[in-house]
Amino acid sequence: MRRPFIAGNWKMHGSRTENAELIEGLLLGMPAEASVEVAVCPPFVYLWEAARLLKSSSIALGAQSTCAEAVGAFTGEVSAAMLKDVGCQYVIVGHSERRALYKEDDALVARKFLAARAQDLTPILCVGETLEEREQGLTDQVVSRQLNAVLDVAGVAAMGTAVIAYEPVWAIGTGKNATPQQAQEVHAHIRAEVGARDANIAAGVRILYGGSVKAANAREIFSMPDVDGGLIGGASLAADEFLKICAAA
Ligand code: G2H
Repeated sequence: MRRPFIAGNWKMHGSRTENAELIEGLLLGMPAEASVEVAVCPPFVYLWEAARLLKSSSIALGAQSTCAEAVGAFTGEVSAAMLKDVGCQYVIVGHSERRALYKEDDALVARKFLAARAQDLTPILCVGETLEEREQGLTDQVVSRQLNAVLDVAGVAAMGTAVIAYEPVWAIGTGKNATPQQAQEVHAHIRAEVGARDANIAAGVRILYGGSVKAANAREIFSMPDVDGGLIGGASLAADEFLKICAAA
């Protein structure tokens, strides 16, 4: 049985005041015995305070990226060890915004995945195709390439303690979500791709869907057999909406 997982990716939003209000709303509304695992991923500078606010709650903390290097002269970067030090349990790697806007390629994403694992952080590895790639019938090929770039260097066993997020680029922040069937097709492909290396790991790895998930469409998407929860952007910034999404998982 895969425990559903919902992670909120706050992206570059929030302030100390807004974050405190959001976390307070989540803590008030989150059932004590939730069957779903929940994490929030604030911007780097707010992680420490978020860790303090979330302390002893069931909501875990994640970061939105990590440096691939362990330590040294890398101005502006934040290491996986630092994320661990301030209380993170998860870290997103390979988000499409990092790939597209900051030119992070498959090799760098794989190194970030390894850096996270070296600190016992759980990577949330994002994969997904652009609209152009989908229209050219390249979805499976692109997702396989992104996945195998990590599997080749980290080994399939590493996926046993990781999470995968399928995020079609055309659905991110656009209000246009993949249909549950479209999501299921790609999730099944991802699980089969991992399964070609290890069936047990494939059966256990959680694959989240991300891209314009909101309370109104969450239940239908999460009902698909290979969808194990969601990576939620815009809709994770309002406590009520995010709690409804968590309840739908
Ligand atoms: C995809 C998603 C969160 P949104 O990036 O990772 O964002 O839900 O706003 O489409």
